[in-house]
Amino acid sequence: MTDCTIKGVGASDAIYDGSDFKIAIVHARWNEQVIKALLDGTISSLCGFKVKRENIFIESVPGSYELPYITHLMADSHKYDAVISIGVLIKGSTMHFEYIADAVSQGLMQSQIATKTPVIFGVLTCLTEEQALQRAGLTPDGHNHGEDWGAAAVEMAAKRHLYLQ
Ligand code: RBF
Repeated sequence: MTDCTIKGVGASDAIYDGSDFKIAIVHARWNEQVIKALLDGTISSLCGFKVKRENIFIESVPGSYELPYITHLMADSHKYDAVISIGVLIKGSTMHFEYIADAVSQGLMQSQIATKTPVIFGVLTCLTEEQALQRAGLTPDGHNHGEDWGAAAVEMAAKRHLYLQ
């Protein structure tokens, strides 16, 4: 059974050119198989928008809870046109999932507002392992959300340049 077809990002308002952009990716290492697929999808999407491979800077952290700290340092360095933060949270039997998901989503939003560097929310918050595999394009009916994150990073980087004084 596929997800409802009305979901997902709509068509872009323009074709964005990432050939002058530097993009940072920070990824967690928990749920490694899914992370790897999302990372691959993100990188190939960035390259599809002409971001040069040498202008994609990748850092890893142990788990999603560590994402906001390194993301913030990278965003605050102003060396990058956007930072993509990737993690995979899968709900377990305790409250960890809720606390981490809440802290990370708030931390990443605060970081992009404070630094004026776009931060892309590449964090899956899945109720089951199956959902995580689907959202990384690892099932026959799946879709790799990394592709959307790469596109979002290039669009937001372009809009940052357009509006930032
Ligand atoms: N990190 C993730 O990125 N995804 C997870 O699904 C995840 N689940 C966790 C579940 C428990 C019970 C604990 C203790 C940690 C989990 N973490 C997970 C790691 C967390 O993000 C962080 O790396 C550690 O808590 C160290 O700060």
